[in-house]
Amino acid sequence: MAPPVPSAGARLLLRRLLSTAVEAAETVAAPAAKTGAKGSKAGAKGAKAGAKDARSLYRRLSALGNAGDGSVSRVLNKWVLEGREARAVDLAKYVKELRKYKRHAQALELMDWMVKTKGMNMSYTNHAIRLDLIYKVRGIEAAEQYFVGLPDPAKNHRTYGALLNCYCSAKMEEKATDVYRKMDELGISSTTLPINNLMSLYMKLGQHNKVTRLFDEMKVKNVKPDNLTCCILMGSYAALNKIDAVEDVLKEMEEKDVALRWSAYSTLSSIYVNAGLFEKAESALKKLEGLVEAQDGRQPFDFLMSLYASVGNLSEINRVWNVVKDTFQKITNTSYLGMLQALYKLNDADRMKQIYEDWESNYENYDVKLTNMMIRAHLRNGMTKEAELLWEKAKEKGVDFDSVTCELFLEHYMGKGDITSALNWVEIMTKFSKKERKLDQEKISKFFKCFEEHKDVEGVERFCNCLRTLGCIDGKAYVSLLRTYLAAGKTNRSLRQRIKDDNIEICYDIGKLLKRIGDKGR
Ligand SMILES: *[C@@H]1O[C@H](CO)[C@@H](O)[C@H](O)[C@H]1NC(C)=O
Ligand SMILES: *[C@@H]1O[C@H](CO)[C@@H](O)[C@H](O)[C@H]1NC(C)=O
Ligand SMILES: *[C@@H]1O[C@H](CO)[C@@H](O)[C@H](O)[C@H]1NC(C)=O
Ligand SMILES: *[C@@H]1O[C@H](CO)[C@@H](O)[C@H](O)[C@H]1NC(C)=O
Ligand SMILES: CC(=O)N[C@H]1CO[C@H](CO)[C@@H](O)[C@@H]1O
Repeated sequence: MAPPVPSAGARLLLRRLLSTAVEAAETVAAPAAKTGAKGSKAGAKGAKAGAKDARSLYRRLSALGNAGDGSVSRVLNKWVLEGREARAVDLAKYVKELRKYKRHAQALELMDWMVKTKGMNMSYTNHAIRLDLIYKVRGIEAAEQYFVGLPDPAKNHRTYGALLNCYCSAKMEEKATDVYRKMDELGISSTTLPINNLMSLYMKLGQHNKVTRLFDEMKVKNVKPDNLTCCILMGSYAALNKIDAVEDVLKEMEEKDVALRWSAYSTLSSIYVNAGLFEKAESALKKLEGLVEAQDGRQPFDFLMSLYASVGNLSEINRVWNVVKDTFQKITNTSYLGMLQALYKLNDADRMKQIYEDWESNYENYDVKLTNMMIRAHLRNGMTKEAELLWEKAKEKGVDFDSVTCELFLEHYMGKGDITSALNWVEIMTKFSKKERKLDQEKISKFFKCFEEHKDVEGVERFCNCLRTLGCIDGKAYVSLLRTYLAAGKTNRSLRQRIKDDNIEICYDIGKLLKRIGDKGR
């Protein structure tokens, strides 16, 4: 049976879940010290003078931004030259911070510096972290080599676990299973983390039966599942269209006293949504909301809004939005966007306008995604003027638009057959980088057909200029250009030269057309 097509919400959730699996793996690989801003603040409070210096070392590292290779070593060498101390414990903390902000190359450089320049010893945990960084920065082969080169005592559950995590992230099933088997032989596989990792790999690969088999193995090994195990299992049973089994998993987890978090119920709810079981979805959402704790932040509310939109309950969306407004001092653009998307789904344009205006008077950083969402709504409702006005207003503010804006207007005008307006948007689109430009062959043909029908020589010339800028002018485009000239009964002396300048061969068709529009071929 074909798995149900996941809704946008469910896909988002799945992606988040899988990335959580990987993050969880990394968290365990990291030292047991407390994570987050709280921890470092507490550390700063109890600081001595030396530690104060150390903080300013982190500030220097932090200020590097996205600086490339060698930048971290330069900062550290300069620091040491100034006669200051670089303590291993501090450096290890900075590695952690850099990883948190996904500055993996810099984190790795810092670790390499610790080892090579300072001859610092590596704990097993640090080996696991370094392995993970090497994978992220230099790839799987480099990570494998690093593992092979480790001294035997360092090949323990942490480093094996980190290697397994690399293979799972790289979706290398065979190698992952090999490592897992090896861990089995060594008697270090009987923990939740490696099994969760392997499960999420199988889930990503769509091998849902293997996921459930691993769960059986978990029971045999007497390993306690956690909320993540629960989410992965439910996802796999849902993909197998076994809703009853999904409910059984949840019951089993509750019986085993697994501390289920809100994410388990948002997974459950999106599974019900996909299965069209809206009432059950809503009751799962009630459970979800009951489990939200302060430390969970805004994310559960974003899911609540999105899922209530999926079940079509507008009053609940508005209620949750008010909870968000009451709970958090600041509303992020992500929350605003989530609210707009939810309202878009339910086609409540008036409420969208209210929310958008609320954001407009409160934002710190302009986020074009929100304006795009509003433009999308206006265009869908045929309110072209309002949409254009929004874009004009934003342009006056000096906002950088993205290719999505262009695409929205382009699609809209082409759909209406308003080629003149569509052409304006193609011209705007040429300002974006190549990979963002969306002009497929079908659209291109439609443009040419229209110009020829309307004998629109000026339009076709403008369009060909865009194609040239976009790097997709070809013989076919010139054939269309010439056919438009022919239809209009016009000619242009520079045509033959331009075709040559564009390195396009004057093929039979082009030659014939050139002759017919009166080009003498000189
Ligand atoms: C580093 O490890 C080596 C070998 O295990 C040991 O002999 C040495 O004392 C350690 N050095 C420090 C500073 O811990
Ligand atoms: C929305 O949810 C509320 C609370 O669960 C419920 O009372 C209401 O009937 C629902 N409305 C719709 C349209 O489903
Ligand atoms: C909010 O918008 C700014 C500007 O586009 C962006 O840099 C930032 O990542 C956005 N924040 C969130 C949470 O999406
Ligand atoms: C011929 O084409 C060029 C380039 O588009 C244009 O600048 C020029 O005005 C055209 N000449 C005539 C006579 O249409
Ligand atoms: C996906 C998810 O919610 N994972 C959580 C499972 O529980 C642990 C410990 O309670 C959390 O740290 C995870 O974030």
